[in-house]
Amino acid sequence: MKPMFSVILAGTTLLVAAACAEEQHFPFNMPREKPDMPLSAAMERAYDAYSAPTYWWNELFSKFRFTELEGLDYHGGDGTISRRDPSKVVKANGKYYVWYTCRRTRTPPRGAEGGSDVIPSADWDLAEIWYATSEDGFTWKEQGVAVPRPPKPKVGWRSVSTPDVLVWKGKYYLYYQGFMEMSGKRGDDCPVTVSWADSPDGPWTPCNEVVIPNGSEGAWDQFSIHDPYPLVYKGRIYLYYKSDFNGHYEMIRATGLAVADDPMGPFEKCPLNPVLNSSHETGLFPFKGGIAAMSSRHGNELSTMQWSPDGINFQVASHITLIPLAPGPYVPDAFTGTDDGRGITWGLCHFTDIGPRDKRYSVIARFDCDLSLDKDDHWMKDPEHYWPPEFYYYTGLGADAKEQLKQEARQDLKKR
Ligand code: AAL
Repeated sequence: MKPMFSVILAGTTLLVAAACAEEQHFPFNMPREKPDMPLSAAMERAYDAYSAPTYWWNELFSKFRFTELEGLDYHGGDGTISRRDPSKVVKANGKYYVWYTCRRTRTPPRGAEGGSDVIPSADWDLAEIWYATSEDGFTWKEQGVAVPRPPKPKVGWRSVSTPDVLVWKGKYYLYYQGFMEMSGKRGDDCPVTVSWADSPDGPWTPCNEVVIPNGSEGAWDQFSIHDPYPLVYKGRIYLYYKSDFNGHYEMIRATGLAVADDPMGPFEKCPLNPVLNSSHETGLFPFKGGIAAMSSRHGNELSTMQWSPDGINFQVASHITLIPLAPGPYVPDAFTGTDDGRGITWGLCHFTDIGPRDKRYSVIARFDCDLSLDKDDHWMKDPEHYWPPEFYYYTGLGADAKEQLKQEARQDLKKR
């Protein structure tokens, strides 16, 4: 080959290579479908691991905005009235209804050592299930007790707490934790029981039986069945619940599933339990043909939205910055048995451990979001939050830890 010709050929090869390399650039406009080109692990994951490659298009991504409720009194925040763990919100009789743990005790919680027949050990000890209604979702009127504590030794004699609601064949069912010992004595051990009514205003009839029993000895859920959360799915009652396992020091919280054809049971626990490897106080709702979960506190997958095509096999769908705690969403299609779940736009949640250590109590608040197929709120999809420095410093080091780190830093500087 003549030298001139080989120079031209080499130049052309370089140009072609450059052009090909250019074609291989990831495009400026994010493709909706995964492009057929080499991708980094992160970009592969963007397409394969989430509901959509960007949160702007991810129907299971949302910012959450929180609002203080109007109409509920907390006795000046002295710790003698506490409301927490709201149920799903249900629409009935032209109103919204919510049920929740309500503690009205002569003193705030005093721990297991300070607890007695009338003094609560924990925020949810010596509690009852109360309910409130609202016409706008912001101002709530407390209507009084729905389920009181039954006399000893019935299920829940020590405390009834953490309810959630099911509407099934025209009747209402409240599932809740029934404590038969003071919380904190050994752990937070309890099973789940149920009361039913013809109307959301009651009267409620307790079944006085355990409907979701603790697991057998050695099982992950042998001690506690918490946060019962029923939905109607595939024509059956899918009741999700949380348990604590792996001892106290390195406790793991995860979510299981029990399924029944009758609200009174028997509930059959899913053999693959736990179905979420994380989460505490999980809120769930039908979404498309499957079930979506708000995996809030605890675990590798805390603060995520998850989705399963079958109510059992959940995958992370998005990561959330400020997820509501103990969410009780308004789920219009919670009990319709839909296979086209539309999602949620608001609900109630709680804030706990308010006030000084000896006056602790909890409040119920409202959250708004766009986790709905029928809404497209760009404002809710922008994940940025600008919190004041005080927000971050609130979780600061204690004085001792700070002093120790200062000393370590000084010693480190003295090292050669
Ligand atoms: C909550 C729930 C259950 C626990 C306690 C009250 O967050 O997980 O209800 O028992 O804390």
